[in-house]
Amino acid sequence: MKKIIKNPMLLMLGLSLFLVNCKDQNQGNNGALTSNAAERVYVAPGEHDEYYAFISGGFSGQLSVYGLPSGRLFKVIPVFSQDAEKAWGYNEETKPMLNTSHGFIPWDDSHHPDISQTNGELDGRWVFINGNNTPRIAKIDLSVFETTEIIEIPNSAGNHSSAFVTENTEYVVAGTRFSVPVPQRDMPISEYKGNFKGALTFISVDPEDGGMDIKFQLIMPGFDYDLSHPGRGESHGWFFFTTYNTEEASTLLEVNASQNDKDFIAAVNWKKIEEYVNNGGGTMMPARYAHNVYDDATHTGTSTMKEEVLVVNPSEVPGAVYLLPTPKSPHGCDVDPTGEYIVGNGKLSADLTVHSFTKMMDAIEGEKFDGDAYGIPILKFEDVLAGTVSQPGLGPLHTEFDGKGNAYTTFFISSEVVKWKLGTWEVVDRQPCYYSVGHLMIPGGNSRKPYGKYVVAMNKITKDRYLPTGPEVTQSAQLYDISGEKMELLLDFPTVGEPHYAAGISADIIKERSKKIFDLQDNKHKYGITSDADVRVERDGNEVHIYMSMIRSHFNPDNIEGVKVGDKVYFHVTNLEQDYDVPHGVSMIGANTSELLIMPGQTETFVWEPKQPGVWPFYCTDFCSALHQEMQGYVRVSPA
Ligand code: CUK
Ligand code: CUA
Repeated sequence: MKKIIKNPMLLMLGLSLFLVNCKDQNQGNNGALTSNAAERVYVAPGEHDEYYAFISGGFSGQLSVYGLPSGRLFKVIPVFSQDAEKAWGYNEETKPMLNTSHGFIPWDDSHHPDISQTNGELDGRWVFINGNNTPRIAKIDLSVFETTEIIEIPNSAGNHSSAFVTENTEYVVAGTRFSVPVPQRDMPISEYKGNFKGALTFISVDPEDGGMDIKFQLIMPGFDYDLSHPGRGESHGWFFFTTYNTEEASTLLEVNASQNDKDFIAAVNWKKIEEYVNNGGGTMMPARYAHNVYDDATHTGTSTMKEEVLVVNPSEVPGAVYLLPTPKSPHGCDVDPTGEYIVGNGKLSADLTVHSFTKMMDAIEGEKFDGDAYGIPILKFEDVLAGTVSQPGLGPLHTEFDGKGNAYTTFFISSEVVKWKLGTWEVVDRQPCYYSVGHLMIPGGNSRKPYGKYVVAMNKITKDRYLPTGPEVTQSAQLYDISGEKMELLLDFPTVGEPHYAAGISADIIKERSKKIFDLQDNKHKYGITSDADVRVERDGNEVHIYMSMIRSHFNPDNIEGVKVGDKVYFHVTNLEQDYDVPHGVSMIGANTSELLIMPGQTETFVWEPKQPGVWPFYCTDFCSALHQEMQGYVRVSPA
């Protein structure tokens, strides 16, 4: 298992052999467990978990909320997806949130959540997450656990090295995975080199209301930008990106993209570029992208199409970008809590490479460069290397930190988490994962102050760990206690969608911020009402607007006449409740793309276009009281 495998084909072979191995070894084996594991993850009925974990849903496009250490699922927050449970993407208020320059895209592939920070510590205000496929960054407001802003990223494709935030949430950063023609145009794919570019996007975040805006895009050489991480402490002001395909090959057949012995970590001094653009630097270029904002007061999303973006080339800002050679296709790019160490996990390398920020700065100062093959100064590997963790496992992917001088790295192929020491680079512990772990997450691990008590491993393959459910088994996460010398596996828990990455935070911070109701008197929805005195039906041409209220346990009005086939009927429904946790739902027979779930104090709208005369019922869809079943009504539809 510790053999150095240089050839990717051998790696794949190693992988398949390993999977066979672990299946045999571990079937029904929970020997890794300590005898009191159950007690240590048990949260008694009515008690609360110690941490929140926000785990990405991969191709479900969602973000799910779990408690740790119990692994209990509390909520699935729809982000880039339609979700009937929340009416997200089904009501008129949230449909605009899923708009893009390509139209309504109610799906995406979400990978990396990151929680907002103040002074390098998690503040629990927002969590940001990327949509990979149609490049987008979303912001979820953690006072309401709802997606409140989505910004599309132009000039980008496969928005993978995203969405990571700087120490004071100055920026949320999005890096393109694919380089593409910038600007997009019809051209031969074989002319990739020199024409395809990689856009690294810096989205500013308003410190007060969190409003996002693309500040600038750095237009980099045609590499693939895999993952990224902000500097912190000393290295605050810098951002680091792992790259592969530094050969700038258009095809990865015949393993073209893994020819180079070393790829790079790109170090970007965003403060310097910020200063440059604040002084009028950069060029506005045409670029279409949607910016969707959900307004708190009106509870309504609006989508605005933007037409240009500010771009900067590295050559315009000398001293802002450097390349740090890093062995073979580095995937994860992780900066330790002090900001000194930058860990590059080379997927096709047997060693872990750790760079030193201090050494990097010294080398830059001494102008010790190894040319500038891409028009960007390349530093010498030896000059920036802090240390190497020698052959710790196979297929290193991601590293997190416990804040006590230890790092934890996942190994996909050898399917394990390896604990090692920063500074001495010695491996001190390892634990198997079931199976083929991708990311791992220590609550607070992306900040200056990790909590350091648990690590969650997010696995790519589940196989025999749960009851079978046909050809596909649930995706899975595993919880380890890392408070002692040795990691201890405590719990397996199923996840929603593929858990690519997660962000964890102390429950106290979030509990304090979490909103209980929306004040009815503050409801500024265009079609909102504040009491039963305002309910009415208004006709405007072939549009019928029903201003309806709902409260336990009736709709008002509940008998509606005067509607005709060919009308467009708008139900504007206000939940008059002012109690915690009493939403009502409503939909209409035949209104298959419209549905509402309305929180106390909110208004939502759906549109119904009746096709047949008759008397059609509607009812409340969320069990709300003993008379929930009585919460119903009729609409009479007459011929046109
Ligand atoms: S990840 Cu997106 S391919 Cu290693 Cu962050 Cu799973
Ligand atoms: Cu209202 Cu059920």
